[in-house]
Amino acid sequence: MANDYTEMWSSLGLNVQAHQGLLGVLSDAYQNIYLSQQDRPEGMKYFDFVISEVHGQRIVEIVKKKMEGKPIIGTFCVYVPEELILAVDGISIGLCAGADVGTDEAEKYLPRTTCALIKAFMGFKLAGLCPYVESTDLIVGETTCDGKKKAYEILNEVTGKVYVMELPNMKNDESRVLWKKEVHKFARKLSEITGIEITLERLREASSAVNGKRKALQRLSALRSHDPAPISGLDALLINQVSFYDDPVRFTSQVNSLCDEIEERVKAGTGVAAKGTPRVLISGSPMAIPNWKLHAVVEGSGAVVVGEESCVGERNFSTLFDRSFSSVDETIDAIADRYMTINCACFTPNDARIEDIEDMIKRLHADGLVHYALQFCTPYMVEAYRVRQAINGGRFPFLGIETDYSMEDMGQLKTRIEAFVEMIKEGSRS
Ligand code: BJ8
Repeated sequence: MANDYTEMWSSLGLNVQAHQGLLGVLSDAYQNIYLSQQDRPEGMKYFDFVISEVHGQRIVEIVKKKMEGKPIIGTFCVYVPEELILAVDGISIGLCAGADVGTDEAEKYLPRTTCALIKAFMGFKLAGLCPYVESTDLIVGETTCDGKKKAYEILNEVTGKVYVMELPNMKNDESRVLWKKEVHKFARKLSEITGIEITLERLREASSAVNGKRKALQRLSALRSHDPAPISGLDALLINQVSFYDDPVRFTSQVNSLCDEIEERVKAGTGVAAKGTPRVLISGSPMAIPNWKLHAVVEGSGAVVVGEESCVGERNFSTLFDRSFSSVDETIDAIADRYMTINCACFTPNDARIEDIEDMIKRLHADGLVHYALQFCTPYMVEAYRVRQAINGGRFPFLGIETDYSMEDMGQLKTRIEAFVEMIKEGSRS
């Protein structure tokens, strides 16, 4: 990090010493996993910079906005409508965490058998490691999985600023009515804390910014369908992770410039791996920053990751919201409908997720599917069975992984993934 931000971190209430340790580990991991990659597009330099300043420059920007009276809204789930946050001039920040720091603190409140993502966001807060959570005016939770919704009760005890949206678990007419009411209620809550009335014009502008971001990510996703793969899965994952932190307009412009460069690579036949390298689709639990573990192992085993059927991936951007309406109420109803197109394993039944996976396999020309579930993430662990059965009657190459954020199972993961990649190669030879 170019500047010394110690004063800012300390004024936010961080544990400065422990935080320095975390940044050191993050920087080493980034060096080893990201900066050691070959033939990366030039446009990745922006994202390298963002990561190098993830607790620096971006926090300076956020604190400045906060001082100007803009609300900082933390979220944990892609069902929370970003359009509404932007419509009150808010800044939306994803608070999920992807490293097993603060676990000891988290386990004072949570059972050991809690998914790593929940332990991490609780641990980051409790150990004083997250400048984002400390900057927020409101933290928005949702009734998705049981672990999250119970953890939000404790997070509220600790922070006093958690607001929970009730997300139904089915997609029938009654559930849609409930969800629409929840989205309207959230819009009122945002107006209440900011004093800003949500108007049609504000909704139009906000939707256009969010859609711009989604379109850029869709463009990037489409470019990954080419062989040779023009960008690594690791880099694409990073871009998706950064989409939850960065300023949306700047982010969109950077992703579009990168896509211009990638289009040139595609024309020239330039790739990050040789043509014919086994192509893997990853599907399942989200991978919050800096969780790069699975992509690093897959791409270190002679395959390339070509897509993520995940909330840090396709689920976040696959549906646009680009219709216009004549009233605020109608627009908010339609925004609620747009979010109901996301297919999280917290829903039952969830057949549409399987269709999404099948579609991605075809569109991205995947040769195999790695299903990723965080340990103790029951929705994705259980749904793995239906995914495996569905894809090509169980004949499409499938590998089910259950892991956490620790490095303890790296050897075992590597062995299983190398065998899987070898199996894909054998299949394509026969
Ligand atoms: S829409 S996936 S972001 S809920 S990994 S905490 S599910 S036990 S994060 Fe999620 Fe919204 Fe669904 Fe996406 Fe629970 Fe599983 Fe942990 Fe999870």
